[in-house]
Amino acid sequence: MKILKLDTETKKDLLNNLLKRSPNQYDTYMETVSLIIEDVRANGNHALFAYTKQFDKADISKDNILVTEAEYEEAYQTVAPEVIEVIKKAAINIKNYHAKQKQYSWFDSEPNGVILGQKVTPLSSVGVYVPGGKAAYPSSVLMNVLPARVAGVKEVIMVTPPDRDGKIYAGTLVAAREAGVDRIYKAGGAQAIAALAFGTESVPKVDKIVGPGNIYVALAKKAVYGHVSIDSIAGPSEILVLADETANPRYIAADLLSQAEHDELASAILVTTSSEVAEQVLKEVEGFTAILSRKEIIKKSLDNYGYILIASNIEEAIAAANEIASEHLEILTKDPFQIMTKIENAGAIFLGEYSSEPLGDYFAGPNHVLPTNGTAKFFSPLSVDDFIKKSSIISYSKEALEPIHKDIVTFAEAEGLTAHANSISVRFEEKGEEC
Ligand code: HSO
Ligand code: ZN
Repeated sequence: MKILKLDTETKKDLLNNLLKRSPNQYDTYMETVSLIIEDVRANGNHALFAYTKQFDKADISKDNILVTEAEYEEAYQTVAPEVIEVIKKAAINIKNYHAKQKQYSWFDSEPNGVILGQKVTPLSSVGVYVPGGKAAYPSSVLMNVLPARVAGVKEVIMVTPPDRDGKIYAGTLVAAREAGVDRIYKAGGAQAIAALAFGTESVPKVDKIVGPGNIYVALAKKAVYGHVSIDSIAGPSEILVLADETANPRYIAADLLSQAEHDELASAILVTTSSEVAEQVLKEVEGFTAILSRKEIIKKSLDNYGYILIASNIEEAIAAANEIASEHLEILTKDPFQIMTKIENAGAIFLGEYSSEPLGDYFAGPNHVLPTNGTAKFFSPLSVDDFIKKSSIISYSKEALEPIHKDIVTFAEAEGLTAHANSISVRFEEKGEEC
């Protein structure tokens, strides 16, 4: 991690460097992924189980693909009671937050007999992908499943790769049960995505696939898009801290490291107007890193994607934050709410020194599935909206259609679509008149 002056050149280099981490850069794996998808599409269970044997070394068949009640019970014995408790508490906050996002059908009617509206319908079935083993965060299970449940999705199923004994990580099972997953299928990788997209004898085809996974999973999701809906492709975690001279360097360092520890591709950036704060943060980062358990990962991610940038003024710092469009943005300044009004691109915005990023990862309630890699310029956090669809509602009475029917006929004829015009004019033809 180096201290650099924030100028056009540094910003350009930084943005190019960060883009190297995009899942869009890994198209070389696409051939393998396509083969797997086509095989599962053509051969169903047979291919699915063969890949599970090949990649996960597990013997899965139609008889043991589903997680059983006994396995759930065992998981509840394995996970520490205080962890189960905290999963329950977090689930309540997440549910409450997402309940506020719910959209309802609406209908507008006018006295002349025009009724227009929008009917909101939950998706019928959703498949949540959860990575295997310790890479599966129980918090992410909650974040992916609960919005679907709040939206009213009828069936929420989960796929996750088994270990070589055919078992699923206990934390995943507890979080899945607390979030209200209907069934869990032991399948992972591109083969599980293909199974959800096209269905097999054992796995039902779903309407939408959500959830993070490795590069094979990400590419498989991209490949089946259109056959089913998908959420946005998750890239490595990111944090950008925007700080002025009032910020506590020790907190900034701790927060940067909280994301750097995710993986070697994670990115942690400080943009500050104070060179003193910058120096202090660098010291604190070194101090903390030495004692943190994931120091090897942290060092690599900071070496590659860690930045401390000094801005000449707060406007320049805000402009940089908007250009980088980070997944997480912390504002540690004397007037965070004032600065927030000028932020246009960020997945989640944390304001003030007691709103450190992990509060959002685990507990506050907003979703931690957020746009990464600059996609906060056009994508939003995962939400209840991802699990509903809308139908437009149109109803006109004869009295409402009569005065405007000629306008529609004119428009249709201008497009050369006489059958369209006829479908309107037929309703107002004089007796004996035919087209
Ligand atoms: N910060 C991650 C989510 C997470 N953190 C899960 C801890 N557990 C998303 O960028
Ligand atoms: Zn995190």
